[in-house]
Amino acid sequence: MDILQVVLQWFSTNILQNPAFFVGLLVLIGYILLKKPAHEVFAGFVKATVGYLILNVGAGGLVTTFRPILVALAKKFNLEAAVIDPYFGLAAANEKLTEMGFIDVATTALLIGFGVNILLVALRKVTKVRTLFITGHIMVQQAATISVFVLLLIPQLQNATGAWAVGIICGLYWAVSSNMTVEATQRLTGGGGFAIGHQQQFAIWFVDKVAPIFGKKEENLDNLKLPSFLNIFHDTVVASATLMLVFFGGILAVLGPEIMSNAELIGAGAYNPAKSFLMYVIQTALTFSVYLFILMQGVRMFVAELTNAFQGISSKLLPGSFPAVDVAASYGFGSSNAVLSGFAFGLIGQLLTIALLVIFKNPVLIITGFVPVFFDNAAIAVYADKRGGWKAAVALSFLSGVLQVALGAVAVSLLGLTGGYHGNIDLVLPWLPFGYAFKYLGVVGYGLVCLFLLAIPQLQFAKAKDKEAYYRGDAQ
Ligand code: ASC
Repeated sequence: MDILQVVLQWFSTNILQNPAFFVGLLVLIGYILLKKPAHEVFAGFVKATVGYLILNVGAGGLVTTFRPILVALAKKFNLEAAVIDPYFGLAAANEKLTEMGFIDVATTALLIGFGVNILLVALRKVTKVRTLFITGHIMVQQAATISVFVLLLIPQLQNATGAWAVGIICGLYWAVSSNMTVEATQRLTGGGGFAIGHQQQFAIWFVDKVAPIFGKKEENLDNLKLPSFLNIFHDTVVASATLMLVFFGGILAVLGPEIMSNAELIGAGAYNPAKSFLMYVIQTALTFSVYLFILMQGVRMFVAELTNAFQGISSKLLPGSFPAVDVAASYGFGSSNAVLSGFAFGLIGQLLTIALLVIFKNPVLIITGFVPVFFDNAAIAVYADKRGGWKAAVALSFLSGVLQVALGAVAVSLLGLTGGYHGNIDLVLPWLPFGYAFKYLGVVGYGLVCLFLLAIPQLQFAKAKDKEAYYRGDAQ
């Protein structure tokens, strides 16, 4: 038993929580199952792992460069508020769990949840679940936040069964929510063979359903007729650099050289006063395009390998399964500027809602965190644009920005967190209603949420006219 525990712990820490190696391992196994020659197995492993590490460089660069700037803005105006960002959320959740004496629950729940997901896919004829959530760093964040939801709001579970209760509901959420993205993602990617396992799966499902109401898919961002000089903005590098020059240029000008040279606050990207502040502002804004470019490059590399290799796993090991990966994998498949539009309109939605919180003196104030406002809303625009054109992309990413802030503030008070909340759109919808079910119905509420989650793939399957197509992932 002890040996098993040590092995599981090692696997969790070094592979499961490190998606680059997890994806590499899956590619390795997939190609072995496909009986590829050893050198191709090796090459596939390297390309997938390196591709994911490149994605990490891009995503990490965006996060570490632009998150402190938003935080500095709050400091400048003396705002004491919760930052809606999963890394701040993780810290706040861990603080709460430590206070409650349950800090170890999240890591145990992570393994239990992953096991539950595998089981649900293995039993797919019964459960109708097709997707395996493999984005480990996201699972770590969510396991912590969900531990607070379950243990804080259902005091009866504050005992040895707590980790199981958290693990089971995490596994259900991972399996079911990613399963909801299969059709939308297959449509977006032209049968790419993967689903999304990140922090906005319910939103992707919803957007894919409602986007056609807003407009025609032909009127997408790529087809938008721009006056000829504006055509330069169809290029992501030009568009992102220009948008960020205006946006972060404005913010950095407000913040000024003094705050920006505070290395403790700003970190590695702090301003060196020996140099020109204007050039610093331009370089910081253009750095956004650099990291976005890197991120997309890494995604392309690992998605290509994973899509091929997973056929081995989905034909032999876990029949009919799809890998559910980082949402950034979807970005390359939409209109070239959907990612930026989503970010821009999501941000406008967030800032307007924050202004309303200030005006109406809401007891909880929220500060924009970079991860939800960029990664969620970018994805929402990509999927919405694909199905309902630019109007859907604009309206739905704006709406998501509003909900992230407004419901984020509700979640902060429900959970009594300090400093931050997870903030991604799934962590308010559906998780906020789940939280209220826990709070008012206790264990019964927990059971109802589990049943609700189990029912979703059944409904998806029942609705699919062609049952074979459901398993292939291209049911309409
Ligand atoms: C998140 C998170 C990240 C990014 C990254 C996007 O939610 O925690 O680090 O999004 O996964 O590629």
